[in-house]
Amino acid sequence: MRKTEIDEIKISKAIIERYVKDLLDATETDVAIAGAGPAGMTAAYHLAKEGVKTVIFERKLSVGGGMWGGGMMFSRIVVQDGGREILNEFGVPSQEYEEGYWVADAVEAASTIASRTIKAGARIFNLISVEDVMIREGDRISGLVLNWSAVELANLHVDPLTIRSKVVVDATGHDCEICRIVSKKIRLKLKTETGEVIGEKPMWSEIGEKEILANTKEVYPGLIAVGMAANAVFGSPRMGAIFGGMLLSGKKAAEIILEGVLK
Ligand code: 48H
Repeated sequence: MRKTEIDEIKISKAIIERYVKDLLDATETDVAIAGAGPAGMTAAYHLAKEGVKTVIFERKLSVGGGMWGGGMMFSRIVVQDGGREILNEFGVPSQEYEEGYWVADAVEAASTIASRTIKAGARIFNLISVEDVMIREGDRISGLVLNWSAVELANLHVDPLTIRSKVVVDATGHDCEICRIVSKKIRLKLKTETGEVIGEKPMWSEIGEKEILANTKEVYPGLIAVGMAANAVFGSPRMGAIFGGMLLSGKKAAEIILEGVLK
């Protein structure tokens, strides 16, 4: 007979010990991703399923970034043919609205992508914010500097902790926070036309979705830009509630890392 008695202290110990064990394991990783939006999670999924040790740090309580809300809180997303292939791979159903415009339920898409990413072996830590990067020889980005989002929100003066990774991915969306940190601290060194964050351009879905793939690349030694962050740092337009580019960009980031940066 298994014990039925429920002991609060055992619950506490189980949570603390298991979490700390996982966090300790994350202190040395192959790929560290800032942001668990659709782009960051798709990158993590494709890396983890190839056996690459991948960790995502997400500031918010929820993962999924801007996907939950669809367009203007109409919780449906649109993807084009290429994006639909990735939705299919995740097992997210979609219906063709007009030729080349596939519609999916935003909640089903975000939750399924999160689940498949974790089941592929990636670890997601929510409620942790990336506040800086670690550099090593040649100013290569070699890790992330972390703090509890609660510390950030309360504006407390608490020093952060650091994890080491072979590659860092900026998947922080419109704000491209990691690129901005690097640009601010190591001046004029980003691989953009100006050496700095150029900034996102106004809405133009066709161009935004096209350029996001070209923008998904190494923006600084050891740092890959993905998703909306890639368009923001390289100065391409936003695209609205079409999410195919985010998924395709995530997959491309994983391919770049698998083919080049990690070898
Ligand atoms: C930890 C952080 C930090 C930090 C931010 O915004 P996201 O959904 O980003 P993408 O690129 O996966 O998808 C973009 C898409 O949602 C979108 O906004 C589109 C298509 N917009 C088009 C338009 O025209 O508006 O996710 C980024 C995630 C969020 O969950 C943030 O909380 C998180 O990153 N994040 N996590 N440390 N410093 N900064």
